[in-house]
Amino acid sequence: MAMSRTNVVLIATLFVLATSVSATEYIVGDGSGWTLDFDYQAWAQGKQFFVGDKLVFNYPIGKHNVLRVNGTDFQQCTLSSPNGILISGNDVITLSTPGRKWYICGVGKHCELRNMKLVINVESMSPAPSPSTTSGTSSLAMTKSYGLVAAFIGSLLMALA
Ligand SMILES: *[C@@H]1O[C@H](CO)[C@@H](O)[C@H](O)[C@H]1NC(C)=O
Ligand SMILES: [Cu+2]
Repeated sequence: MAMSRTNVVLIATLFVLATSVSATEYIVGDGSGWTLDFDYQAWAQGKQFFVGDKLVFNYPIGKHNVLRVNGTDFQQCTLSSPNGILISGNDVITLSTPGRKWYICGVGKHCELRNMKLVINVESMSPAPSPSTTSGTSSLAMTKSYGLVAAFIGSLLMALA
């Protein structure tokens, strides 16, 4: 049986809803941005990053840059094989795969001496639509998010029946 137009629209709507509520945009360093002598590990601590979330690096163009590197380059602040260099001053990175991600600044000795390095761990699925500060709202949000996923799967099954 062919999918009805209504079901296709319903599925598309739910899918967009389910993905959009779960993506969070993180400004690296918050108001300080991507800068010298900021503790990015302290900034990342307590945050949960999920696939689909975004990292935004803000800095004056030319002063810094953002290099995606591997764990070795991160530890040693070497630039042997950066997997992409970003220089726009407003660099948005979408976290598209789970796992550890390493970012350093490749300008001067900013990585070695001025702490311009960030490592995060990206988890595969987002349980909540937004990073909540209180556990109460976060478990409520989790229920809502799972509800959407359930509705999505439900309508998919209906459409395929
Ligand atoms: C990182 O990349 C360098 C250069 O390609 C390589 O020598 C090193 O083994 C890599 N480290 C890891 C942890 O993959
Ligand atoms: Cu820098």
